[in-house]
Amino acid sequence: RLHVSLDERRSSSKHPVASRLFDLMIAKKSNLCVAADFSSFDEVIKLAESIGPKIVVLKIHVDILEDFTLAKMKQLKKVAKSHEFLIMEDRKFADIANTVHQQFHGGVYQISEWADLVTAHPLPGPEMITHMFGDSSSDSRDTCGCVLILEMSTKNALTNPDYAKEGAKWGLMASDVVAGFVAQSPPDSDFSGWIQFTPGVNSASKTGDSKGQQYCSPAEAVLERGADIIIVGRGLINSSDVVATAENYRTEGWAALTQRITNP
Ligand code: UP6
Repeated sequence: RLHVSLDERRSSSKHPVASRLFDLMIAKKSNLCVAADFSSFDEVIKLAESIGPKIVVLKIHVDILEDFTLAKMKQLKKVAKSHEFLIMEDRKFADIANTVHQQFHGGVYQISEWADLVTAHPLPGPEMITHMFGDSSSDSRDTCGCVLILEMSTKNALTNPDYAKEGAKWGLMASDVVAGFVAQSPPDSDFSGWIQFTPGVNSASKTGDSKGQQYCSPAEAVLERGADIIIVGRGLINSSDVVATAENYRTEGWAALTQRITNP
């Protein structure tokens, strides 16, 4: 995967959302995902309007929004459509399939109605991944891709290499619903149609956040850790000029990805 062109990987991808994401990366010359961890939905929408052209994914945690409404989500979807980026709900599902199915399709947030990508821990086993979308006739199987958390960025995380290996194996067993994975290193079963997302990216901080988060630079994430897409949160959203900062992360991330593919 690491040295294969995005075009080639696109043609081997099995999930329509992964294919769409490859298309967006190629068209926008961007492998930037921004973590819009605000408590105000209006602020998320404002950020999306300004940095939309530079990103391929906007990642949110819907359950930290104090003013969530489905009407505001419609507004964000409009922005996503006009600036062409995907919306990832970082829900990190981790329960039995029956519960996850309800959390994904129901409740206040109705995640399956609007999310293009949703994260899940492989912890509960392959059944959860297979069944969270419902049966094979469920529409959300094609409109939303599952992103498996194989490794976490935090200090002393329990996601050791054996865990990541098993998680990737279970992902392969449910490959019709999996679009990619979150990791800090390329997994053993490195299916080239999947997309690796790597969080814990921050150009200004080398030390982390004093609460266990660990950071690396965009170049390190792509060249040493196997990231296809870098996830940047506070390193961008707290900056005084978010558009200029987004452009810097886009340029650095894209240059590293191009270098990895063309100079293996
Ligand atoms: N995230 C991580 N590490 C993981 C998985 N997810 O940081 O292993 C998510 C966090 C946050 C973002 O939930 O939304 O990525 C990182 O934000 P930051 O850049 O502000 O630290």
